[in-house]
Amino acid sequence: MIDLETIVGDAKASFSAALTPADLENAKALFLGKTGRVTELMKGMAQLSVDEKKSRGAAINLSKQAIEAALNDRRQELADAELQKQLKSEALDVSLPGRQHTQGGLHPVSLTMERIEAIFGSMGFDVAQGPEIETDWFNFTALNTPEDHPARSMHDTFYVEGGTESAPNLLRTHTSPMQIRYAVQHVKKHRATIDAGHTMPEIRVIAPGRTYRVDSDATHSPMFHQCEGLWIGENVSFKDLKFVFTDFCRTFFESDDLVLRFRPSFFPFTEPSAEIDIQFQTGPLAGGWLEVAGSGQVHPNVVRNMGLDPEKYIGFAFGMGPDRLTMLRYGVSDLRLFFDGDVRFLSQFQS
Ligand code: 2NM
Repeated sequence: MIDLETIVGDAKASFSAALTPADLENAKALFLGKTGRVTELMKGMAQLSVDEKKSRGAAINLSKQAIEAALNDRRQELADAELQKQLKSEALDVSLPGRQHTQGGLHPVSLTMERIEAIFGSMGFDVAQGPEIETDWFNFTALNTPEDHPARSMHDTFYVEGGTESAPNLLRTHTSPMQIRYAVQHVKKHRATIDAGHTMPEIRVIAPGRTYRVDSDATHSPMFHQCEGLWIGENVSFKDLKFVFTDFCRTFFESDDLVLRFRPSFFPFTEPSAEIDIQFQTGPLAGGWLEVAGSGQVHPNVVRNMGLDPEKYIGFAFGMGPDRLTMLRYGVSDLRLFFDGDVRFLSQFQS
């Protein structure tokens, strides 16, 4: 007769040896399965007498219960071990600092653009924005730039696909083409008034935006910003230019006694033309001059290209570099810092 205690002992040992739930179910089959050792013992009772069956059956049942108990214990152990393993591998270190969601801010050049727009806006100037890819006509020809002007050469201008062979499209080299677009629209809108000899509402607009030239060093970037201004009416003079631009500079630099100098210069689109300098008030360069803009009375050919009679309409235009103004206002010495996208630099301008 096979010793029941031996079978129970063997079952416990093989359950303990099972390291995975699958191993354990295989071990279970060896004892409790259809041909398992306990099942075979049950089958072997057939020849026994009724009394023997009673006592033997009870003993086998007890052993079977002991084996099932051991099986369930081991199942629980393996499930617990699996859970522990999973908890360990998926552990969260709640002591780690979370990712910071810091507030973004405007780029320093955008802050300057906003200041320029607000100041000229308060003087009644509209703000016009338009295409950065321009035609040869709007960027050069309409602005009275001769066919052989050096600015048209491949060395200064980025040419792009489109346009014609002799007048290819380009990345605008200044925002003045937008002034022409704005003026042409304005004139179209007021054509009837103009033709009837009545007074056209004045053109008063600034055109801020990105511009492009083949140039790259500490003070030049192939992409830079410009803001040009235009004021055209029946009686708009150089005196108005001097007043408007002086007022702008004093507001922009927050200095009521800032001194400006208008120095004769040349631009194809203005005649006469002037470079505008501001005077350093403090520091080692005090008394010295710094160029901040170009300006002039709009050339009659340009007025004509706007659709207006230059005998009747007259005005001024100016162009300045918001990148330069930003460098001056914040004391930044290398223009390229603005376009590197380094957050350590940019975050210093958050208000
Ligand atoms: C400058 C200097 C002088 C200018 C001229 C025009 C327009 F559209 F009226 F012809 N817009 N801007 C101008 C004049 C720009 O930048 C240095």
